[in-house]
Amino acid sequence: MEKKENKKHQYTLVIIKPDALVKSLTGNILTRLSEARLRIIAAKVVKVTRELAEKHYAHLKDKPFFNDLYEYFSGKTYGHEYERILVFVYEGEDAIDRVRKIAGATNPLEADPTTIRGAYGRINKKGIMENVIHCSDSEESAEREIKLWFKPDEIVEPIYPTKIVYKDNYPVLEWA
Ligand code: IDP
Ligand code: MG
Repeated sequence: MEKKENKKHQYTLVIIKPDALVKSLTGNILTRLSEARLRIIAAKVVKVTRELAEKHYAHLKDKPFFNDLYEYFSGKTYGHEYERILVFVYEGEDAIDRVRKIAGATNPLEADPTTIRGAYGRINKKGIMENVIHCSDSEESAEREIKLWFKPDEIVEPIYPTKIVYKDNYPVLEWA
């Protein structure tokens, strides 16, 4: 008998970036992601501060294009009504790989045209890859990113260890 494949139960962070909102792609992207047979366990709309962007893209913070990347990622490029992103946590078997496959390569010009980035991405005038979606690239980054964007009680199931911290004598759940 064939050996059963070793599939990993994983969590991954997905962000629908402002260019997707400008192009009214939210429904389309969520439909594409539903092909991965994963479950959404957290979702919200967030206005991206410089601080959050620097933490999320810590590996790019010192690049010469970071300022332009921030303008894009925060939606400032598109005006006030697009200064927001949609953030999700997906859960399921091989969640990280499955979502990255559907998302496609980072550079939209190199991404397979059947992927989300290949179909809808572009490179803007400043050279920034506007690729409509973010998805975690490893279990380590998924955990770091999920903890950055969500508080424990914003996720419908417990996924990482937490601790209770007292703020003004009021108990608050935080990541341990
Ligand atoms: P990923 O989004 O596929 O994980 P990262 O290397 O983590 O790729 O880069 C984060 C985002 O920063 C990309 O999705 C893209 O929007 C932008 N970006 C990354 N590298 C470049 C670059 O060399 N030029 C322009 N934009 C870039
Ligand atoms: Mg990345």
